[in-house]
Amino acid sequence: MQATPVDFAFHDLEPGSDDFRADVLQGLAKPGKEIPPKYFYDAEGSKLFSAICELPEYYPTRTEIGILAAQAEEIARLAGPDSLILEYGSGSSQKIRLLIQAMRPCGYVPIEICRSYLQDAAAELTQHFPGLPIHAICADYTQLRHLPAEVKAHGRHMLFFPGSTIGNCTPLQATQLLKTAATLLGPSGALLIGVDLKKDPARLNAAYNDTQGVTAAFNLNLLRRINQELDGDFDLANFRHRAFYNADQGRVEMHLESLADQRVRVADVIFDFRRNESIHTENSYKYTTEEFRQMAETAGFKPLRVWTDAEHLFSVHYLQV
Ligand code: AVJ
Repeated sequence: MQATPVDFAFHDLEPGSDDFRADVLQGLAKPGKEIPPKYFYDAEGSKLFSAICELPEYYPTRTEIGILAAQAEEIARLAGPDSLILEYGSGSSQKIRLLIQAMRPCGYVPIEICRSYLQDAAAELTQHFPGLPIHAICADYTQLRHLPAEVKAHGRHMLFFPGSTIGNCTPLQATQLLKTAATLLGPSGALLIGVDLKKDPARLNAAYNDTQGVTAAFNLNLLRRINQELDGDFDLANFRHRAFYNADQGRVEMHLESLADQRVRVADVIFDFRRNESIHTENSYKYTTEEFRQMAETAGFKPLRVWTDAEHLFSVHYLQV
């Protein structure tokens, strides 16, 4: 048997473990029931999300990859030689591989809260790019304001934040997160960020209501996870996935809607649901290129470039601190 190579530095900043139980009990006790979307991503949820990314209706992933592939040389030129790539999260290795191939950075710094996802991502990239210095940082990026000294010393920093993950934040939270990113990067830093665009609501509704029901399974998996990890007794057949574009708020909302008046227990707490009452499980904000630029400027960035695809479905912004 071969030992797994661990040719990367691991900086454990010991992020406080998410309190799934407290957040669920608190969220379900609210008059408008809600659970934060970060809890979708257990092992099963992450698998389902990967399947979502392959769906014909779910355009963001393949569109962003297309934009990155088309602009990789330009991105490398803007970032300049001796760049260090930082990444919020450690998601799709396809996107980061593309950037590393084009940029030949002096190092790669994934910042990810989940230890095992971080280990796996760093190990995989080490295999693929032997000799590329990798500094894996286990931390909650919403809280991270300073890099370890040995990371900070290297190169010009370009933070990659793909996937329109920022869409899960409200505009206020997003501005806050961008400010945190600007602080982390310092005065010579840059941000390469993927942002889903406002578009025909029919296209958005289709992307979150796929015909194969993968998004529904992803949403309902949250209830299965609560049953399993928090000793809940949700009957998954008594809830349905609901997703729609809310034009007033500029966001897609996902909900789990109760199909009946019912009583559910989680841990030792009882929650009553009326028929049609829902648990709000996700917001996915959409921005025009101009809206996002303005928000980034408010957070202290100078917008340098924005690229989109021919159908104007998705945007990738390059911003400087
Ligand atoms: C990972 C938050 C960008 O909002 O499109 C996909 C998550 N939810 N389908 C998104 C998601 C339902 C995704 N983000």
